Amino acid sequence: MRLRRNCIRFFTTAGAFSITCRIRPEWVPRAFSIPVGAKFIDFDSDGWKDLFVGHSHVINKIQLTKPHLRYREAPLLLKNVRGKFVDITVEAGSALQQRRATRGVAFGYLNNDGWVNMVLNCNNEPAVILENQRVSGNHWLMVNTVGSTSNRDGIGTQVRLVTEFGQEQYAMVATGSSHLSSKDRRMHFGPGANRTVKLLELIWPSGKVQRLEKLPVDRVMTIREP
Ligand SMILES: [Ca+2]
Repeated sequence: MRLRRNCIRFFTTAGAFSITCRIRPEWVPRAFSIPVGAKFIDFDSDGWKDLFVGHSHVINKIQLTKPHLRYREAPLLLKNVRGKFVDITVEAGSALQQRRATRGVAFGYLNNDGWVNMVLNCNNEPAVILENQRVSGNHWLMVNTVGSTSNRDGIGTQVRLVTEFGQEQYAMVATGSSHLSSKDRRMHFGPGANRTVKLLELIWPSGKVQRLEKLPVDRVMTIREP
């Protein structure tokens, strides 16, 4: 991942892509540090996936030779505003202002309240839990898959959610997350102001297609492979 003047460029095994964002001046040192916990997450359940990025430099004495760089670095939290990412790290609270030697970020729902939390693994420092305190009145839905013909956890299941307003959201069951980290395999969706979900479609690894309609929100829903 690289920071540029007006975008973040990602490099994956499948190729490269960019997202548009507004750059704050304080981002500049981070352009030379190492992002070690990047994940698209919908932290406010509005249906638009936001981006959290943990940072630090790999050389703990880097400031001795390059004073403009820092070993410990604060993370970034970018809110997705209908396709454009805006830095809201400062507004998100003092816990995100602290610089750490982050080496991995795990994402999960530690208190099952539907709001994603983050656990930062830091080099030679205590781990840090960042609790997502409810930041909006939006609704949420978590999906817990249980496979039968497919694997027990339903890893690889592709899910499409359609809200009553017609917005579509996609997710895939996985446990892999970021560098040296795992994540909650339960999928999170942000239906926003919708009180019900119009359609939830699951394509299991076995090839079975399962469709559920008119689902309530604000709950963890366990779905078994038919
Ligand atoms: Ca969002």
